[in-house]
Amino acid sequence: MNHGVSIAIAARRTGLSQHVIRAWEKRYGAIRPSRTDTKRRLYSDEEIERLQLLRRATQAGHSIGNIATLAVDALRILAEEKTPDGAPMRLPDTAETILSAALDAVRSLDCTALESVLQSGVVTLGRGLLTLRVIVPLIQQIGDGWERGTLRIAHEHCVSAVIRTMLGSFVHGYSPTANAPVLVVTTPPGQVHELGALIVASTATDCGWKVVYLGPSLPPEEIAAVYERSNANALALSIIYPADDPTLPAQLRAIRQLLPTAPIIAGGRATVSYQAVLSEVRFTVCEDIASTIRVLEAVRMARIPSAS
Ligand code: B12
Repeated sequence: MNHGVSIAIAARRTGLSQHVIRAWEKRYGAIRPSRTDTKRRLYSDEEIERLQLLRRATQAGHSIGNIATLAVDALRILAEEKTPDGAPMRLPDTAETILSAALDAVRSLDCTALESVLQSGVVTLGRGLLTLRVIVPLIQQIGDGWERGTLRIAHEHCVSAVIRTMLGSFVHGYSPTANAPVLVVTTPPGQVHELGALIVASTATDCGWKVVYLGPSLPPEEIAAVYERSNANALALSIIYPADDPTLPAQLRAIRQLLPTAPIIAGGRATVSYQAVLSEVRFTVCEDIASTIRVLEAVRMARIPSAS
């Protein structure tokens, strides 16, 4: 039995013309509809969702050539960006509900409940949206509560431990294709906050990258050695705290000297304090997950096939 709907219905449900749907398939490999015995295309619910997300992301200014093959998790993030005509973003209520259940679990120091709230969130929202709409705000609210003294260190440790394990499983539970571009992810020496690096690592796997995740606080020589050894295409560094480390500029310069031509991406709340040196060493700074996806796509598109 055949499953799926015809191209006419797919066009109606996505708001795309049949011509565009066919072009996105043939030219960019954006979807792979199955065929009836008489070779007519059939579109599954997953493909319809993919087309809807691609339409929305292209309306928000992304080029179809750059995003056609992204996983649905990454597309959902791009599709949430504001479109030029100011159309309202799709903010799933479920994300709010999951976030508030997660905060309740943290307040009562119930790490097991937090874990199961987030696990059910993966099912309803997918990894990308769960990270964007639940994990990042959760981390920020815990940090704020901690600063104000309404939450204890134990609350923060409960969140960090659960999120660390979850993001780690996103990164390691993914099998990239054989020719996937390689991203090395770590933090420079003295930067022990690790969750930003894990967020980037998980986002990159959703964008089809093979991630070599090295954990936090690694010396420049070690970073460069792994970069060369893994034949990497880009390096991502997270910079969160401290924001006033006098030794960090020299470490960043050393990394650039060891990897003079590597695309290097930096992010995290403290990057703003190191703006001058980051621009001197030509690191691309990303402020959020959507801009990280955009930069990773740009690097991937610019990739020169390795001459082996
Ligand atoms: C978890 C946590 C810890 C954990 C870290 C555990 C771990 N394994 O990582 C522990 C308990 C170890 C810790 C320790 C400390 N912490 Co702390 N910590 C946090 C917390 C809650 C989350 C940090 C985090 O991971 N944020 C990362 C992400 C979610 O946020 P982001 O930086 O905005 O990044 C976004 C983007 O930039 C992007 N991104 C991030 N990195 C990258 C990288 C790339 C390449 C790209 C493309 C994008 C990208 O992703 C994010 C999502 O959009 C924050 C609160 C907060 N609001 O951040 C405090 C916070 C960072 N900590 C703080 C402090 C003060 C400390 C301590 C000094 C506390 C103490 N007295 O001991 C120590 C310092 C430890 C040290 N030696 O440096 C302060 C820093 C204040 C400041 N002046 O900057 C904060 C802000 C809390 C607060 N509000 O006061 N901390």
